[in-house]
Amino acid sequence: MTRAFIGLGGNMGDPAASMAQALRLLDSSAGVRVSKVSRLYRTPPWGKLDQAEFRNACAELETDLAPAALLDLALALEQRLKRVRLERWGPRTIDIDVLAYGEARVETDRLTLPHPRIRERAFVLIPLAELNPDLNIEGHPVRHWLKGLDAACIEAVTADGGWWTEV
Ligand code: A4P
Ligand code: MG
Repeated sequence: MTRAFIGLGGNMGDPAASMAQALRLLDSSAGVRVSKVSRLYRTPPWGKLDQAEFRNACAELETDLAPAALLDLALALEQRLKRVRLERWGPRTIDIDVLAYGEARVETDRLTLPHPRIRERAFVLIPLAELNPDLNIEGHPVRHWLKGLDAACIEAVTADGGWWTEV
């Protein structure tokens, strides 16, 4: 079993419900157990600013799927949840990114691990630090990357990480 981390987000429809359903489907998939989920966060749009605010969260998984198979599962769940994505970095109903897979470094056409933009994104680093502040991303722990980022507008909207079992 390998410990992996995923990031979930969305800003169209009911993103919290889509993210909760994605986590429930992941947890019931063969070879995957959802071991820990962050609180749900309200986050300002990053990259493309003229769009609705997002909901974001991260989850820790225990899995015996290989990295490429875990990506395939994430992409399949996006399709199963009828993902709508209007443009790169633009509005979407659900996005599931594989952030890290153990200590694996992967660089293929379809998959880069750790996810290359974690360091710049408070909407990923804050929920990820909640799960594991010592997680090593490109030579430094998550809490190191968080220091330089503006996290002021990011706030938790649930009291704990149990929201995905209840929506
Ligand atoms: N891919 C490669 N590596 C990975 C990986 N580690 N995890 C490939 C997941 N996918 C990976 O993804 C395109 C392809 O990336 C996949 O088919 C896979 O083969 P996509 O989700 O279709 O494209 P995208 O999401 O539009 O582009 P990108 O660059 O992945 O955008 P992001 O990074 O997902 O950013 N603001 C806030 N507040 N919260 C957000 O969640 N999200 C975005 C989208 C922009 N602004 C945001 C948020
Ligand atoms: Mg994506």
